[in-house]
Amino acid sequence: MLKILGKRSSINVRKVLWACAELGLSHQLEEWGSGCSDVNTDAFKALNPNAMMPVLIDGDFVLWESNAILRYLANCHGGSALYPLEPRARARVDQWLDWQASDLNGAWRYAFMALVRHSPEHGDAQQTQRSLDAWHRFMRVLEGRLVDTGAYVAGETFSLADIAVGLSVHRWYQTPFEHPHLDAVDDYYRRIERRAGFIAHCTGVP
Ligand SMILES: N[C@@H](CCC(=O)N[C@@H](CS)C(=O)NCC(=O)O)C(=O)O
Repeated sequence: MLKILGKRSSINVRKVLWACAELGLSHQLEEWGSGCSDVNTDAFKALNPNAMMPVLIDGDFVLWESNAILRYLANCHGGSALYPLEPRARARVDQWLDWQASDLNGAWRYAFMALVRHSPEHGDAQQTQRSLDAWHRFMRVLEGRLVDTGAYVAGETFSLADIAVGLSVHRWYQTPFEHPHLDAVDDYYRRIERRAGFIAHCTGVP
């Protein structure tokens, strides 16, 4: 049985739980992170030296980095609908997965920590505004893409990229600030939040 180490409220753990639901994979979640078992221990760092979750354990194989875990699960469990085999279609999914992990996530992190988590280390109003400005800029890129596809980020069908980007979009709507109108993103979010895996694992505590 697959074992996932991490906390249910973590966006990166949610990706993996949602992917398991899309692929019909049973798994066991072991709770790690603040308020649960401490990731800053030698035992956890032997699994992931970054002291971060999620970690996937599949028999004697240990893997960290959420988007790598998504790809692994799809590759191992017949997930070609989520992660196509055809090189260009696959590259398009990879493009949006990498964009989410680097540009999009990097933009919203400070604002989310300040406005939702109320983190004392994220109390600088100017940095919050800079983070919001960058977040808006990338969300407009997403809006343009969704206008083009009329459906999902990599094209007409739901893919791994929608798990990662969809969770970032969820954060966008959960963070309290004046949201600019992005009609295609609104429609996308309505499509995403109807999925059983999202409902099961991605709602509740932001
Ligand atoms: N790039 C990593 C980032 C992982 C990450 O930032 N994990 C956070 C939770 S979302 C974490 O483990 N934080 C430490 C903690 O909460 O104790 C991934 O995508 O897996």
